[in-house]
Amino acid sequence: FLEQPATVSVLSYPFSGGQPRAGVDKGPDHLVEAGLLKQLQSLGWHVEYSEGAVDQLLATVKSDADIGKMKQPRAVSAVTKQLAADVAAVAQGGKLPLTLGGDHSLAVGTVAGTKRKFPDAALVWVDAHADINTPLTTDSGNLHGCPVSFLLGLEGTDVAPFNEWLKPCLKPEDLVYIGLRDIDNGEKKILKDLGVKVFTMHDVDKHGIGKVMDLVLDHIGRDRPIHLSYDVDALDPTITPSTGTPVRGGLNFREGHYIAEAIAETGNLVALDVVEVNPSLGEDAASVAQTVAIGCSLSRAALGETLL
Ligand code: EXY
Ligand code: MN
Ligand code: MN
Ligand code: MN
Repeated sequence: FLEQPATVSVLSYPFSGGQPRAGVDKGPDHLVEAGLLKQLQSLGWHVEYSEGAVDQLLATVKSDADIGKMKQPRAVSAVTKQLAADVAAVAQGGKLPLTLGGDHSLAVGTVAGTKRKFPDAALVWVDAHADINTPLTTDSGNLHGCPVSFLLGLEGTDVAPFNEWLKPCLKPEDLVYIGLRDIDNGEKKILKDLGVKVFTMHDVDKHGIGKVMDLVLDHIGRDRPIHLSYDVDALDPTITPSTGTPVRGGLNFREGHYIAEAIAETGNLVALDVVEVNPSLGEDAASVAQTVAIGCSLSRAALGETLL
């Protein structure tokens, strides 16, 4: 689905407005300073880099009072609207957008952008969380817990400011989750009602990650564009400690990388998000460095790095 020579366009989006903890906006700079761009070049990719104009976009948001339960809705909408345009432009150019977050509310923009070029794209969502709360079901009001509901157009998501630019673009059968282990009750009902394919950590334990990825690809099909949205909190907090909503019992190092490798092997990856790296969290500098290094190694694995 990509033009040759294969080009990855790295989009830095230093945005934290989908959740309350400072520091996740520093994730992209840490990933780049750790050498991500050179690493991708070493894999044979032509690499472009740009920084989203997050500060300018936020300057257009004069005040951002809650709307219903939603916190910072104008900021999230303004940033994701521009990100959708950026991702769509990259995809239209035959290149692969790699969006570095920032919090996972950014996926409203990345997936909407991918879907403009590839309406048939499947979405593989790797996360401890389902991020499918709606503005009606959310307890926290944090929009990084809600992006999937907006993409699906669930009840309660046809609200300003999002409905000024965002149209539902995802069908439940387009979506597969891997790694879930902290799902709110309202989210459980949504997932069951919609019949979404979910591989929780229970399924990873039962089948092993190899079988799970076979089942993921059985479900979405092996000849379809794939958008991989990777929240580093899918991995166990012992592996990626510097993240805002850690949940014990996560993917181990190899399981996390195997997911990315198996997607890379399909040759069908058209967009990648790496989100929720928060360099301000974690016990010490080593925790931060480890989390950042894994953000880089997951990116490399998804873009074709092999062990042999
Ligand atoms: N389900 C909880 C909420 O809606 O607030 C927690 C969401 C955490 C979301 C992180 C990014 O994956
Ligand atoms: Mn997430
Ligand atoms: Mn998460
Ligand atoms: Mn919860």
